[in-house]
Amino acid sequence: MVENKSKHAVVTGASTGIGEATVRKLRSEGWQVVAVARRADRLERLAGETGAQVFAADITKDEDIDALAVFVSENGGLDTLINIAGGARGADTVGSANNDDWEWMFQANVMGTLKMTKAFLPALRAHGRGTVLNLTSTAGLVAYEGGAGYNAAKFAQHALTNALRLEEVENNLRVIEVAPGLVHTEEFALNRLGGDQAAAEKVYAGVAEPLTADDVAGVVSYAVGLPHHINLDQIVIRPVAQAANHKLIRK
Ligand code: 8X3
Repeated sequence: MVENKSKHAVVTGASTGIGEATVRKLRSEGWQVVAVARRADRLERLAGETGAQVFAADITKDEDIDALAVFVSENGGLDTLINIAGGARGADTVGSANNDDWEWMFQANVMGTLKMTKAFLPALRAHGRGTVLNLTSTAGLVAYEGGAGYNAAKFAQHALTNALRLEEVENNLRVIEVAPGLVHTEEFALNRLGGDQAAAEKVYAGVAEPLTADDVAGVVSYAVGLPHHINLDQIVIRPVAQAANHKLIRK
């Protein structure tokens, strides 16, 4: 049932976690992939292992995105844009929020998705069967204490995704949102908690089976691999142990 008629994807956030796993998964399914991230050394390793094309870029910087758009158009173009770059910084309450953390989260999650989408919309429209998949979060669906900055950024990315779907339907653009809950990756909690490894491990402590990056990558690749007339508008994916953000079972 799953078919890969569309086969040229650009994937951001590709140096680690869900982005990296998505590149591996798509490559294993025969997609041509341009993997994008800031860290060139990690991208080169990924290129060697998967055969993906790679492009080192900061998706919050206009000049980097301009150069990426030229690279993509000269290397086969794209029909599928997968915005995975983003993340959380800090777990402060609103009252003690760190402005720099908030600024970073808005840049990485919201402005990065916006700029990438704007840059590639002309090519996606011209293709005629384009897809944009945005990786948001369950943090973009329900707010929680200590999450406000990340919640606000992910709510905004969620809103952008919904508006885009409405605006681009006349161009036959498919717009998919994948919103994961607790995913145990190498860097997400570590980045959020300022590099404190012990605190990061506590996020997943006692949870029987948190999601893995591969779990989410499998769902992403399924969604973009479906025939183009099927749009999974919004996919919420959580580990069974997390019935809701506030209800996480730890043993
Ligand atoms: C991460 C999910 O549960 O930390 O996107 O908000 S959570």
